[in-house]
Amino acid sequence: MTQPPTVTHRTFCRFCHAACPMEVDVADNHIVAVRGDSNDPLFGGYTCIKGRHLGDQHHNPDRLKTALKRTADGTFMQIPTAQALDEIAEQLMTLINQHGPRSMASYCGTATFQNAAAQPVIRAFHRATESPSFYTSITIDQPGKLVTPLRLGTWAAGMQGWSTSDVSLVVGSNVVVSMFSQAGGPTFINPLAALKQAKKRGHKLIVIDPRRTETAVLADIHLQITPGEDPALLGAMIKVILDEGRNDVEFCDRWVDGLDRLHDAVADFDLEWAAARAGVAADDIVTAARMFADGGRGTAMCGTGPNMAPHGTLLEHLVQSFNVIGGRYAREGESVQCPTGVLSLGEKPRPPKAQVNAPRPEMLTNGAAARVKGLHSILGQGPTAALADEILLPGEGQVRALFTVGGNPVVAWPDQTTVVRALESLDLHVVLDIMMSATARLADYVIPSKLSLERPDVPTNIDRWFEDPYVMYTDAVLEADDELVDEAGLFIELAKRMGLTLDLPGGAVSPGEDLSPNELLERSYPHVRVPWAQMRAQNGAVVHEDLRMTVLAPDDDATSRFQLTPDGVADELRTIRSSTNSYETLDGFDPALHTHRMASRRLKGVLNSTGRELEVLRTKEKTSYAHVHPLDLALWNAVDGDLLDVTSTRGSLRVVAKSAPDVKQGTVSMAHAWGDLPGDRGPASDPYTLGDTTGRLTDNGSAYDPITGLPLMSAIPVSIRKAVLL
Ligand SMILES: Nc1nc2c(c(=O)[nH]1)N[C@H]1C(S)=C(S)[C@@H](COP(=O)(O)OP(=O)(O)OC[C@H]3O[C@@H](n4cnc5c(=O)[nH]c(N)nc54)[C@H](O)[C@@H]3O)O[C@H]1N2
Ligand SMILES: Nc1nc2c(c(=O)[nH]1)N[C@H]1C(S)=C(S)[C@@H](COP(=O)(O)OP(=O)(O)OC[C@H]3O[C@@H](n4cnc5c(=O)[nH]c(N)nc54)[C@H](O)[C@@H]3O)O[C@H]1N2
Ligand code: SF4
Ligand SMILES: [Mo]
Repeated sequence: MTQPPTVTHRTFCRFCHAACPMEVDVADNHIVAVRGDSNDPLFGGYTCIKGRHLGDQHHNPDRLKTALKRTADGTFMQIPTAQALDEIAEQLMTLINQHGPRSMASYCGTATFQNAAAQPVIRAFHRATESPSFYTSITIDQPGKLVTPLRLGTWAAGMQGWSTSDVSLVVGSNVVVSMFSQAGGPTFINPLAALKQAKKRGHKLIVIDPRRTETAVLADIHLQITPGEDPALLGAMIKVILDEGRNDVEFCDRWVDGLDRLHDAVADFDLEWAAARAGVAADDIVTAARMFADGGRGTAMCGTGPNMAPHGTLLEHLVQSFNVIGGRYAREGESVQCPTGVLSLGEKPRPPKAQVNAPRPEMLTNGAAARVKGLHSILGQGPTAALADEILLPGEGQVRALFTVGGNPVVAWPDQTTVVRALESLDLHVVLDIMMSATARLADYVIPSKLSLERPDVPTNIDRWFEDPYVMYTDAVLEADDELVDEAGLFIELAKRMGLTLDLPGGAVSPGEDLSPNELLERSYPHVRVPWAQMRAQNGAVVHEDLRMTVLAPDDDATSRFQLTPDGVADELRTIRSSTNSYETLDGFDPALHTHRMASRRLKGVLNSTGRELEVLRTKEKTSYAHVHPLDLALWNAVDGDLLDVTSTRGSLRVVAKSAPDVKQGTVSMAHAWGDLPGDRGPASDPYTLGDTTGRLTDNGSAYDPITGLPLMSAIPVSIRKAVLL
């Protein structure tokens, strides 16, 4: 027998947002080898363990291959995907007729961010149905990143780039594992290599994290903070910088309002108080503040940890305030990659100017009003943390149908107990997934999804972060089974059946029109700075030197200024200064009982809940451990491997202890999106393989952020004891 020929494709990994370029060998529509593309000018061949197992992910025998429909007795039957879509379209039209468009919601989870056409198409579907109920995982991630630019303003030419930076302040982000840079501007691609390389040129790194993370070990100063106490620490650092006049005075005079008010608001954030509250040394606060302020070029960034802790929105604002008072932006005459990236998502690229884009605080309240908690959609996105309430609250506008697209609410949304109740009460729940996830098992229809290598794509997430005008396009590498649809295709097919025209940014798609995936990409992104035909012809990564831009002088009449102290910021800082802890609005909090704080973290071998279905990755991340300091373990007479009960004001988890000297005493460090359906709805509970869902510790109903609705998802007060096994 002759062997099928092996063809090597240049593509990029979409297991996570980082989009590492790869070479994939395919024989007979089967991936036989995967390796990093060592010729790539930016990534230099970097891959992680997840990417190297793309083949296992695509060819996983447990992958969903057919559509499933829930039957009257609660079991699932296989049906053709086309039939499932017919039935769903029919039910949706009836529901919208009866209850109005608001009753149909969709939730775009992490996987939709790894498919360039997904969100433009799903948003167009919402416009066509006139449903404002559009949600994504961003609003349960770091919604402060939506709010802060609107309150603070932005710099039209973008932030200072990484490659010329002398100093970085990283607050609650473990970039070496997460590959995430949240600076909001051009940044490093392979964080571990980039940070090691930068150290050689004298770059200084300041990390604020309760764990001595893979990133913190590279830091010049690591402030090992008590989770949840960042406002005190950051406020005190800002006070040091402003008291000592270490801000960029010229920049602030020209472009910044509210500097004095911010200075006043932190006037009593004295070092001893902040140090006691944050659990760090007062001297280190001063050293860190001076190191960042005097460090030269470089930015401050804030990750998920503090964004999910008390006062998360304020924290994001404070961290960006370091950039504003230091003027850490690209200035006139500097050469930059276009601030909107090569793909220029949704925007026409413009030559960047050295001036402020005005704050737009009205955008925080002029979006669709939620029916709960006085919240609003921001930039077209509803607050996902309030979606369970929107489903459960009867009355006009109640959400009755939900599309869960590439997400896993049961294990990822806050307040699992409420979430499960809400999902079970839906009239129609459609889940598009590659797996029978915990959420899929509650659905009415489960639609099998294509995976990344089965469709053409461009990396939209990371596009603006490249310091070089770099773009890569990949064609589909594998042919997909006929029954599979992708995140965009699902809504194109429904629109066809419902007679809806979708108005994509690059032109409408009428119900009778059959677009190829490439045509769909073109219509989703009409402003790309490299023509689509050229990207397709190049099929791989290219740096387009000719696309670099020079920052222009500001307009003569440029009057917009950053607003450092928008409404609410000074009051929130005063509340923090006059309180004894960050949990006064958390129902049921008892400092004597809830002695520890659960801090969220990420694991190398999985992406949220994706990856642990693969045997190869399970051997790396066996379960979701409760990582605690050995001295804490001794407190509970426990040793490595014992079971612990971790209990918040809202719920309790039984998890395996892991002795972790890198974790600050008083903290339990845990990954989210483990576990399964709770109680008897799930498979037999097994903390040793399934772990448990930290979302069950979260209380949606109290201590939530008044602008974003985000409850505490990190720095959650807990009591811990060794489990009593009966
Ligand atoms: N390997 C891997 N990579 C991922 C993911 C994954 O699951 N696995 N998930 C992806 C996703 S969805 C996202 S949003 C990004 C997130 O990217 P990051 O924000 O970098 O996520 P983490 O690595 O969890 O880093 C958060 C850090 O915050 C710290 N922390 C927790 N609470 C507090 C607090 O109160 N204060 C302070 N100062 N620190 C705190 C934690 O100890 C942890 O080190 O990562 C993405 N990348
Ligand atoms: N307590 C706590 N809670 C958290 C966090 C935390 O740090 N602490 N982090 C939050 C953050 S940052 C985020 S982003 C959310 C994540 O929230 P979600 O995005 O809802 O959760 P994921 O686990 O990423 O869900 C991914 C789902 O998509 C499926 N999938 C994988 N690949 C594909 C694909 O190509 N196509 C399709 N259609 N499906 C696919 C997977 O099987 C899985 O079911 O969780 C949040 N929840
Ligand atoms: S999963 Fe790993 S290899 Fe794939 S894009 Fe992310 S960091 Fe790169
Ligand atoms: Mo996220």
